[in-house]
Amino acid sequence: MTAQPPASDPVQDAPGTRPPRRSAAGLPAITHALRAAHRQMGTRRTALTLLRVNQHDGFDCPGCAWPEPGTPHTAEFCENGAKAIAEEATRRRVTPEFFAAHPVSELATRSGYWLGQQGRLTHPMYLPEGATHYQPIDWDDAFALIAGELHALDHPDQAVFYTSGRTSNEAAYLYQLFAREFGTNNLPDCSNMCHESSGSALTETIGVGKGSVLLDDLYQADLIIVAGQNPGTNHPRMLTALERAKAAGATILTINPLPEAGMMRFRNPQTPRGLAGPGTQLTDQYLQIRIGGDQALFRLFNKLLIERGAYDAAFIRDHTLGFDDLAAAARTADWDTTLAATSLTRTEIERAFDTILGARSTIVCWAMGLTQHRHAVPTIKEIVNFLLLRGDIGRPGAGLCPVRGHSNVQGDRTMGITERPDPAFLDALTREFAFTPPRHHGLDTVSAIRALRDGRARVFFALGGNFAAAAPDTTTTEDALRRARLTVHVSTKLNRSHCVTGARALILPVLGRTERDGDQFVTVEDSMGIVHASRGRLAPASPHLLSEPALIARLARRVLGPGSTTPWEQFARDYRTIRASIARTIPGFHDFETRVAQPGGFALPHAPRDHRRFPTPSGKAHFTAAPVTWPRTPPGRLLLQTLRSHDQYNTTIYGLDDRYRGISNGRRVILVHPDDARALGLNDGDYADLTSEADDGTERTAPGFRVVHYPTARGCAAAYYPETNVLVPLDHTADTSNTPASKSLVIRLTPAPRP
Ligand SMILES: Nc1nc2c(c(=O)[nH]1)N[C@H]1C(S)=C(S)[C@@H](COP(=O)(O)OP(=O)(O)OC[C@H]3O[C@@H](n4cnc5c(=O)[nH]c(N)nc54)[C@H](O)[C@@H]3O)O[C@H]1N2
Ligand SMILES: Nc1nc2c(c(=O)[nH]1)N[C@H]1C(S)=C(S)[C@@H](COP(=O)(O)OP(=O)(O)OC[C@H]3O[C@@H](n4cnc5c(=O)[nH]c(N)nc54)[C@H](O)[C@@H]3O)O[C@H]1N2
Ligand SMILES: [Mo]
Repeated sequence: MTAQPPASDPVQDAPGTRPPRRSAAGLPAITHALRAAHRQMGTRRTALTLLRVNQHDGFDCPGCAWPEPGTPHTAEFCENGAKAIAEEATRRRVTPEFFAAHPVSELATRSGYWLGQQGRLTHPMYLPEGATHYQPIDWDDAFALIAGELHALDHPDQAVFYTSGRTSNEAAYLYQLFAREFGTNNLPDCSNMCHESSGSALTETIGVGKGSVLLDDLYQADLIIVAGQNPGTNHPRMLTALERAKAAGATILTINPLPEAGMMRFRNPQTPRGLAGPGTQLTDQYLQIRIGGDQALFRLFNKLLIERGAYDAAFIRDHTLGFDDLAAAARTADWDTTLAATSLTRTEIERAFDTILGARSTIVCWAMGLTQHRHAVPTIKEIVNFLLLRGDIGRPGAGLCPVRGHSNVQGDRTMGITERPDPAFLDALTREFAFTPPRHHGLDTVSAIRALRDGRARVFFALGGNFAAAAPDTTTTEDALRRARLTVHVSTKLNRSHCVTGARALILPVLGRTERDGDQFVTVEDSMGIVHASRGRLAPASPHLLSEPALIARLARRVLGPGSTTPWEQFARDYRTIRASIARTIPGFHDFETRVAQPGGFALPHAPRDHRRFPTPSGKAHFTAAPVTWPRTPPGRLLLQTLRSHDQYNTTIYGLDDRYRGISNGRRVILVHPDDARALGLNDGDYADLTSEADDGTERTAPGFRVVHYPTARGCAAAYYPETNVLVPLDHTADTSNTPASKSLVIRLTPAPRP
């Protein structure tokens, strides 16, 4: 019934190309979704699973964090959601026999794609020091082993507890509680590599590190600006919302170095017009910006708004500080600088500005195209300036819309997964539980890698994710992990991080979102702050799996011993007791159990959105006036962004095609403007090695990429992550947020033979 995973590896990477698509979704998306689902799950399971996704009594899609509409469609999923589900609900299994047949040294030579295709992990596995193969281990022995290593540390800060954003609220809450009761705030997470820049910029300026719009606001907006985001691939259900917004009269402005098909034309597979007809043209004006030019562009918009007097003086007077500083800085913004930073024309910018002037309410949406740059935080602050000028925060149809990645990454932060906890939250933990949490800040992702590299951290524990592949500077990161005494991965699927081990290593397999967890359910928070329940229905992939909350509770009891008065056993037995503690310690969760039982869940409070109240120290929203910068490239170099193909979920590779961009059967491609490529002497189909040039003079090379002539902005290039993470220097991070600046790398291309 189920096709076998690919036997050969490295899978033949022989990229083919054809012109990029001009529209997204439509019938091909359904066909691809069902084909992927069928390959992994078979017919009956496909039907049962896909109909339960994002329904009120079903499970939350493990794909992206885009919110569910109030009344979900019967099939409220998208092609890439279906692939994410198929990847988890697959019938393939990675058993102890598999590990007996494949030494770790061999697994370490396999591609991430091959590893993921092997199926679901079924047993806890242990790699003893010096051993060649993982072997099965009992849960109790695994917990005893972790406890032994943790107790052997000189200080709790020598342990690192990483989290990836698929973890439920309940598991995340227990995990941070465990780490803090153990004695450390070393809680780095995928957010450090993702929307940290948004959180930093928003917390400082509006007092809340989250977006300020709800789904209904999109339908009421006059203007929606989508900058640095590719929703057709990464948030496909957002296209449905944009289509509806357009039908209600919204104009859409897209800012992106790449003309992404999904933003151009959307063929909604749930309407006849989308299935068979032409679909809807989404973007009204497309600004093909040079990578990293967004801060300069928005600064110019702000200058023009101020010059025209097109700002909301009453809002600015009553709710903000710092307008004069911004006005002074904006005065110095000039056209030449902006045109150089953006490579746009004056006519294009003027046309966009006319649209902006005419709009009564504006929403700005963004994702990794803005957050992963050196100057990401000032760029996002400039967008805050832009919306504050027009009073576009805290009223219908207007606001800030950072579109989150992992389905519960926002919830994990709300639950206290952060290396820099709010003192008020620690006070609440102290009142609820009988221990004193550490107050000093812990390690984020980049500083955790440094600590492991330098021997200051000795135990690495990951609740989900694929740290070795997702983190920057692959060689440095992998060497750092290998220096650990113990690496532990709580996972559903095999990945690279299981092959890059400390002296000893554990793989702890858990239930996924789609699976039944007794009669318990968990909760998640979407990108717009809506909290709702998620309940899996499928039989677990193996009888040996634990749920994440149960795993953490049992581990915590074993490590913390009988001296801990936290009710770990009760937490594991009944998640309602976890939610009761959450309700008492985290604002906005009162009557959690009752409110989450309502269909669709409930919205967390957001003072700027709900009351135009700004919980900054001054009680006002802050204009900021950072100097305008943008990434420069020496002659003969390109600015590389590392991004996602249509066939992947972060480090999970579903297949080797990137349909909308016209790439098939391969991932080692570099997209370059034809004129730039020719100037470098590279024809379409030639091969090149990519070498990044860091500020400190160090170089890193990724060999053997097929050059694809592609209509990206001049001077820019694009290639897929994680293959290109080896090029991202560990120290090349955004100011303030410390997020790896993986969207702006200076690279050179060296012609190479076809591999
Ligand atoms: N199917 C699928 N869904 C996903 C994911 C996945 O891998 N697969 N990942 C999830 C996660 S964790 C996240 S964070 C999100 C990521 O969602 P996205 O941010 O959409 O993901 P990227 O592929 O990194 O795309 C970045 C986009 O920004 C543009 N860009 C790059 N640099 C710049 C710039 O300087 N300025 C502007 N204006 N644009 C720029 C790129 O051309 C590209 O369109 O998606 C989530 N959803
Ligand atoms: N160069 C470059 N690097 C990047 C980015 C980029 O754009 N460019 N993007 C960054 C971003 S935005 C992010 S969010 C990070 C992603 O970093 P991570 O979140 O660490 O990586 P993922 O690939 O999402 O993790 C996939 C693994 O999660 C495990 N998993 C899946 N579901 C579950 C579950 O329910 N429970 C548990 N316990 N495990 C599960 C599976 O074993 C799977 O192999 O990567 C970052 N790295
Ligand atoms: Mo992300």
